[in-house]
Amino acid sequence: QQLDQLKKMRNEITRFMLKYKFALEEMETKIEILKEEFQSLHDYCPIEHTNTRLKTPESIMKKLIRKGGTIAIDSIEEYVKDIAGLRITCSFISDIYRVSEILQKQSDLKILQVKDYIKNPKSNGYKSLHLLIEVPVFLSDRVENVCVEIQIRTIAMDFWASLEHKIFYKYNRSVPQHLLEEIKEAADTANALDQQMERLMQEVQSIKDLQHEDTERELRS
Ligand code: 0O2
Repeated sequence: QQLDQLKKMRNEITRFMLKYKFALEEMETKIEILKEEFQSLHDYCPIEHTNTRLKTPESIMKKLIRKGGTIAIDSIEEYVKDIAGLRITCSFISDIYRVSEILQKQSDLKILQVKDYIKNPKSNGYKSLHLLIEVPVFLSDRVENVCVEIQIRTIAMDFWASLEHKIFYKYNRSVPQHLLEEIKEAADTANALDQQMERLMQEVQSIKDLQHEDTERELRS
């Protein structure tokens, strides 16, 4: 009987993790479609690259305990919303909102929450747009609505966040004040770079638009 119980539990855990894997695969396909369509039709792609990750059981448990949940599958679903994570790295800040809008309009996705850490950065300087969405996953005997956390950021935001994550994020002792100030300074530098590239891109775009208008006028006359 104990063996049966163990088998049942193993199947439950396998099914539980599989649905997150499938949800990520669906989201990756959606992003691939967008990338190819953008590249073919607009000759421009706002997405630089993507990464996916499934939280490890250890990391799920740590977050569950930190959030005060009980050790049960229902409790995991309630407290840990980022078991499946998709990170989309965009070229420019405006691209982040463009990609987010496109995803928010897809009728099979349900938007549960939007956290804009670009307009409201964390005190350490962390910037990203987070979308918590629900993706329907069609299994053999049912449909599961699976939660996926999407983080959308620029290359500069990603550069800062990846290195900050390595240096500090899970550092469980208090970080000296001067280091906190320096990491915030680095975030400001990354932000200045993003603003500068955005401005350059927009300036070049308006020159291109003017040239395009001139050519059209010449063709008409
Ligand atoms: P990991 O290792 O990336 O998976 P929480 O803040 O975690 O209690 P919530 O609502 O999940 O609750 O937080 P939030 O802020 O919406 O998003 C959490 C995720 O965003 C983190 O996941 C990180 O990936 C990223 N993140 C948030 N703040 C920072 C930050 O200050 N620096 C960096 N580098 N990343 C950040 P995990 O699970 O915490 O970590």
